[in-house]
Amino acid sequence: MSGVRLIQVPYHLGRKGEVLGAGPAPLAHAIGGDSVVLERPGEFRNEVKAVFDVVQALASAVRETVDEGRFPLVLGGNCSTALGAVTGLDRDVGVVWFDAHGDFHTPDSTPTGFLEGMVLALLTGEGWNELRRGLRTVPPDRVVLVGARDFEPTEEERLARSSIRRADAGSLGAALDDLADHTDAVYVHIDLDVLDPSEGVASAWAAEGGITAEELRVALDEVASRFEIVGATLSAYDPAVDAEGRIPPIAASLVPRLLPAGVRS
Ligand SMILES: [Mn+2]
Repeated sequence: MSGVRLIQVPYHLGRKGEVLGAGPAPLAHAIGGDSVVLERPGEFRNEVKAVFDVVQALASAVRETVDEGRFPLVLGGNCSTALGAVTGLDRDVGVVWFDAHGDFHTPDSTPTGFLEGMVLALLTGEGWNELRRGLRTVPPDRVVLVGARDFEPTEEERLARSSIRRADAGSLGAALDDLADHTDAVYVHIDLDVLDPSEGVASAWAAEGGITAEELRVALDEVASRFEIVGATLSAYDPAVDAEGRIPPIAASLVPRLLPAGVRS
C-alpha cells in the first residue's frame, strides 16, 4: 500500500496509550504495512489543550501526506482526530460521519463535559473558538451522519435544528445523492462504535441497534461510487473491552473500500 500513509494517533483526551489511545496499534497491525505514530508536541497542561495540540500536529502530518501524493488514513484515538484530518486535507470536502453518537454538543450544551461528544459541532464551527483557530470547518449541509442512535439530552434537538443530514444503512443512498449536489470530494470518518455490539464491542460507549460489518462495507461502496474519498479515519477502539479481538479484522476489511483504486493493492 505504497500510496497510503497510516497515521496512528494513540491519544485519549491528550494522554498517550490510555483507553481509546490503546486502539491505533492493534488496528494498524490488522491493516498491515508501515505506519507512522504521531507524537503530541509540548507539555501536558490540561486535557482540552492537549487534545487540540494533538489535532494541530495531526493536521501537519496529514498535510505532508497529501503533499507527497499519498492517501492519509488516520487511526485514532479519539474522534477529535477528524478536526486535524480535515484541516490537513487543505480543500473543501463533504463529510460522511459514521457514529453511534451525535458528537454534537457545545461547551454550553454538554451535560458531561466530554470533549469527544463535541467533535461534530466543532467541525461545523461551534465551540472552543480560540482553541479552534486555524482549524478548518465544514458547512453543516455538507455533513451526513450515519448510524447515530445514542443521544444525550438536547443533542438530538440540536441536530434536528442543524442542516446536517442523518441517515441509516437504508437511507444512506438518498442522503449521499443530496450531498453530491454540494461536493464531489469527501472525508470519511468512522467511529467504530457505529457497529452493532453483536459484531464486536468497539468501546465502553458501544450502543445497541448499530449496523453490521457488511452494511458498513456496502455503505462505504455507496460513498466511493459517488465521491472521491480524499482521506479517512478509523477511530475510538478500546482493545480492553474487545477481549476476542473482533473489531480489528472488521476495521481492516473496510480499508480497501476507502482507498482510491490506484492504491488498493
Ligand atoms: Mn461514538
